[in-house]
Amino acid sequence: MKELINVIGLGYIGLPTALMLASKGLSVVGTDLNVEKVRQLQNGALTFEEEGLKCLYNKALENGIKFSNVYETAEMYIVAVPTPFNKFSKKVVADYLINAVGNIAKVCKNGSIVVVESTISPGTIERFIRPIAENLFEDEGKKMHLAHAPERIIPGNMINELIHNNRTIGADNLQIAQKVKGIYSMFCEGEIELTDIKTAEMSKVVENAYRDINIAYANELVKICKVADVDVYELIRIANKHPRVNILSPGPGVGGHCISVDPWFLVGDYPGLANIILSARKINDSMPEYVLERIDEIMAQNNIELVERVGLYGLTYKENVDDIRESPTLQLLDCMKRHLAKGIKVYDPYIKEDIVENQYHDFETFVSNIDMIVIMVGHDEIKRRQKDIDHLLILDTRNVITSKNVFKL
Ligand code: SAJ
Repeated sequence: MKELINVIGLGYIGLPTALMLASKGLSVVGTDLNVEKVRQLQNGALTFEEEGLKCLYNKALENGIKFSNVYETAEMYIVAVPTPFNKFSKKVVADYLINAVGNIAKVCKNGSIVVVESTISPGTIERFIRPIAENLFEDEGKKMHLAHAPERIIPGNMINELIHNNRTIGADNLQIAQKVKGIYSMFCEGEIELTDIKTAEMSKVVENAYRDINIAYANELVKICKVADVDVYELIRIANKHPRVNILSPGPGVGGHCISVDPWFLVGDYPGLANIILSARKINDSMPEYVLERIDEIMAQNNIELVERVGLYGLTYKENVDDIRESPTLQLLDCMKRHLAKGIKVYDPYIKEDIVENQYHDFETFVSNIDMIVIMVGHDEIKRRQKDIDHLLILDTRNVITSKNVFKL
């Protein structure tokens, strides 16, 4: 009989991973506590959109993948449950993860391997997960091996990155690390680095903090260039011609569940030491308010008195995805709320439900009700429809609009 892999948590990471493993002929059960999500997957419908996911799903179904609400007795568990952070303490909230591994302990075999893919702050496995494994051994004599294989895929290009990105696997010994590598190398064509668990945990948050710092640098340059009266995009383009310089793009803020969250784990765990990391977070978090200031300036210069005549284009945290977690637009709306300002209009082609006030679902109606449009997200749709916004004042925070007379950050 083939060894069974039980993937726990069928979200943005767990689902593609489960489908990928099954598509390679492995025996896979995907488990999620959400009854509706599991029912949908059992009935042939995906729970989110991503290029190539449907094709992978069909292949996985052909190969007999199962979806369930219960934990299975398996040789390997891959855990990809949410690990949010506490907004006040800035520390990781490991409750879902602890709960998942606790449930695994109830059904696993002696010698099962539990691979955590969820992003966690360094030391989380030692503090919260290892005690579960130790108790299991003490109470029932069952050995549960632990490993950490932090996910690295980017929404919008997940399937491609799942196959081609290099990976890191942290484990307590080489034998377990090799065993996990054996499974991952069935679909991962990148290099797979083996290390200890804590280094693997830290590598993940360090990678995301690195990107956050780089974006913060670009955003700081926006503010400097505004005062210096220099075109920041031209400046970055030229600077990036240097062979060892690669400055990322400025924008209205940093969203998503990764880059805007993970650096806080280091700040929360190493206060006083994580200084650049903290500054970068503050700079990126200041951007939605900076956009509001730019809107205010442009309104005043152009005699627009009512904020109701302004529309925000884009609600998602970045282009061409339907994910709104920590999105700069939501941060900006929150900021307006704190200042008791309301009435700004919002539209996003990817968001079908009503999630904020004054949200439009039809592009034409949206643009016919405003005098000024603020491009918060550079979806392909708005690049295609530049002609349709020609009559409006445009504040382009993503540098995607090519027509003249556009206001920039
Ligand atoms: N952003 C900018 N300027 C840029 C690039 C991005 O303002 O030049 C903004 C985006 O608009 C977005 C935010 O930053 O609001 C984050 O977007 P992203 O595309 O940089 O990253 P994520 O959050 O979608 O995915 C990241 C990736 N990490 C790195 O590139 C180091 C991905 O590989 C990780 O798997 C993912 O975090 C994660 O789950 O940790």
